[in-house]
Amino acid sequence: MNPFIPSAGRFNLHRFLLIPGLGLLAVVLFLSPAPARAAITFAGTTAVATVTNPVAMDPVARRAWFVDARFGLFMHWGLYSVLGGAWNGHTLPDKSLPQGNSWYAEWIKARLQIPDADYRALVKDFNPVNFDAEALVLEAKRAGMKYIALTAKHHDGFALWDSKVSDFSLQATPCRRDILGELAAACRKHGIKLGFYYSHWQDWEAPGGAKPDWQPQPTDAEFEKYWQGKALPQVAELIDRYDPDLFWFDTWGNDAAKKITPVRRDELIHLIRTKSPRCLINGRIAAHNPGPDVDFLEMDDNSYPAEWPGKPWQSPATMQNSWGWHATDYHWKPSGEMVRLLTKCASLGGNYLLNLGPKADGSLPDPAVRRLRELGGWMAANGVSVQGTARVGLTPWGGWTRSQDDSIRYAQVHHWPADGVLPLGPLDKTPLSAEILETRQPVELVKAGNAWSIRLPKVAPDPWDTVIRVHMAATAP
Ligand code: JFZ
Repeated sequence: MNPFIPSAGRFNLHRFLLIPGLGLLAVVLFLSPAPARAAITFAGTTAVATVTNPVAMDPVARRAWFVDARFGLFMHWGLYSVLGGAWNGHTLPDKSLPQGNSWYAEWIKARLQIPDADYRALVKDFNPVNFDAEALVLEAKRAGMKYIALTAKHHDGFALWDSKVSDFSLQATPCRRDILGELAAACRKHGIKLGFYYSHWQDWEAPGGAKPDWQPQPTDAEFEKYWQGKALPQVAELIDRYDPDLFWFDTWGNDAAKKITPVRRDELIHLIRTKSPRCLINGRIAAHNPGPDVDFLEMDDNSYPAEWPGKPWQSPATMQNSWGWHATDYHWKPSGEMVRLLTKCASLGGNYLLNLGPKADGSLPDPAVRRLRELGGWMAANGVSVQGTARVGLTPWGGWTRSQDDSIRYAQVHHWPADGVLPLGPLDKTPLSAEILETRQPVELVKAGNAWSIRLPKVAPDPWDTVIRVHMAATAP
């Protein structure tokens, strides 16, 4: 739930638990025609790549990397980053303004009612001279992240590349570099998947784009003009130029249903599937009605399901309150809290997409870098209990993950038992031995009746999340 957007509706998971037709769709997709060859323009050079026909890619295979990844980097970066949450004597949240009560710095234009001309003038101050794609990708990789999703265009409508269909884009700034191309090349070099956030519904610059819910909305005809003239062409540009692995679309509430109809949703999905059958699409393309063809469900901001939602899924999460850079948002989450959220997601088979808001010059806030490195330190010792694992479920003390062959289970101990005895309850297979994963310190398995427990050291070796590796017998007890 988002306390900052009054109209935001709760994401209804039950609607997606049963997805009839998905199986049939998978069969249809799998049996369809052979791969075709297509030219892909990438960072100015044209290369011939094999692009499979949209109907030829098995959705399960398409999603495999995402399901294994568990941990990704979200990035909110755009014109709003210039302001860092403050403008003209006002700082978000500002309760003196009717819509000012939000920490979300990427919403600053709408929330602080910045006139179009003033906001547009920020282009001259967007000059990412300290943006270093390779350093950024290595920072994410070191943190244990497997993919990056960057805001190619957020609600303000500003495109972070030289768009042919809008001059409200990177070419209006002093920056003469191909930022997305540099990022795509660095991701490819270091084996990190790349996704783009694209605000397909809200666009505050294009006359026909959807507006914040307290403002007048465009008519359907006006929206259609924006849809055909900006949204679809820009998504096509992003694919043609950068060949992304994932699209992160964004809708919420009931208003979006009026503009993002099933017809428009499917038109956008078809565009992507035709151009790039391996590219993933998130559920917020139409949160009110994602349909059977999205690749994974997207939880609400900083929200976590109580059980497996029935499909691949992820939770987008902030390090501060804000997504975009906010200089005076001091609500930095401790790394331990983020490790517990990550492993909570993993225990339920989902991904944790942790956000970073770079400054306008492309540099990264110190607290964010510190946290990425702390998370990376934890992942260096414990990543095997997260990535490529399967879900088992949550427990009162944390959760369980397991190896794919189920020969190993990982107890993610978030809450250390005061008496030093961790209750496991009855198990469906016999545990053979156990040790603390990071140090390999053996711990003792105890059975009383049909319930198992583990005798632990008095003090938690890892106050964030101590992982205990339990070797399981091949068969049930
Ligand atoms: C959206 C954006 O408005 C926001 O700026 C940020 O990009 C975030 C990741 O996504 O905000 C939302 C979208 C959906 C909900 C809440 C905030 N929701 O359903 O609760």
